[in-house]
Amino acid sequence: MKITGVELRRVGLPLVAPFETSFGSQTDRDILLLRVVTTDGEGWGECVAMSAPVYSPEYVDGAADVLRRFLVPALAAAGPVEAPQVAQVLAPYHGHPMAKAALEMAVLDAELRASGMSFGSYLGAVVPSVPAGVSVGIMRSIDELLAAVEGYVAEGYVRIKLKIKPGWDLEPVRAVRERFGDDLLLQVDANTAYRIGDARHLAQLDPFDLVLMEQPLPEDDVRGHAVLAGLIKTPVCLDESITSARSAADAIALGACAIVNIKPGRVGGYLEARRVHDVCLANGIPAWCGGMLETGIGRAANVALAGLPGFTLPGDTSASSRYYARDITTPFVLDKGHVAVPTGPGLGVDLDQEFLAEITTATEWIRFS
Ligand code: NPQ
Ligand code: MG
Repeated sequence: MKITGVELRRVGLPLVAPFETSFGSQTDRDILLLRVVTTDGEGWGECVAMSAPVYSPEYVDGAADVLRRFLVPALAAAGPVEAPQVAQVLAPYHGHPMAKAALEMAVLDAELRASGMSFGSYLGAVVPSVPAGVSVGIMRSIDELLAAVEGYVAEGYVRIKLKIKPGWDLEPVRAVRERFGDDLLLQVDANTAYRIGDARHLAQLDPFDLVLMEQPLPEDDVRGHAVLAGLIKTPVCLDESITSARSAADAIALGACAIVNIKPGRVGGYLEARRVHDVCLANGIPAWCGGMLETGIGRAANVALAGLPGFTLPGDTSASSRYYARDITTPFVLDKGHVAVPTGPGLGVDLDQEFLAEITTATEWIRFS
């Protein structure tokens, strides 16, 4: 298989409702898609970087820039490579895991489509479908939050994650716990909004029997998370801090997390994500698959990854309709609280070319010579 070129394609998609987190409110998604064209067909990748560097240092214009200036040319210069070598070829360039992940993903999709194997079977998925959790944003009022959670519970979501920040933590958690009862799987995500001095405040969440508290402290405060874990009963889960299989092994060894959120974009690709999974499984640490408001392209790969045996907690693998009125692929739907792992070649989803053309804001072709 020879790559003949890579297309960078920007698309704009409105969210069904604003999504507010401790780092801001999003109303639209500005997404960079990659299409790798080869002598044996094409493959797609989705870059999960946001428009602004508020979740991690990456942002979509920066990802496009590093891809066009460095990453795609490095791949072109490397000659014929298979997906497992892509990360090695890109390794001289530091950082930019989301840009790298998108490129590796597109190459992997092209290879798998050409060979007729699905992402799920390639990665090692062992189940036909995965349980779906949902991430619920910060709202203007408790009533609005309860109505949103009620809707998701009625749809069948098996786990609710509440976004929290200082000033929106104890009351929303108490209200949701009281309204929906002790059996609801409930967890919180602070996206780094607290400091270790908030430990006694965060301990006030102990009585609510949360599944986990995700990334309360800054991403580089791994020791702080270990200290916090000794001061609260809620299991600490890391998201932003986990940037590789090595950092996962370190965080686990330091006692900084009892649970890990795995996001392929954050760790540089689906193959590194599988290694993070392997580290978690070997250490008896429950893992779950995070989400970055992916379209059907990224969602397909996430759902396949979430089918691996170490993903023992429901992930943010929601249905397409959680975020988008219309997806760019056949939508992912909830069936008894589960989302099906695609079985077709590669990502196993078909693109809605007409809709894709409608929402495309820019395209750029990088030819391999
Ligand atoms: C998290 N995701 O686990 C993230 C963060 C996040 C599903 O909660 C636009 C693009 C808005 C990516 C908001 C979920 C986003 C985004 C939040 C990612 O921390
Ligand atoms: Mg998170």
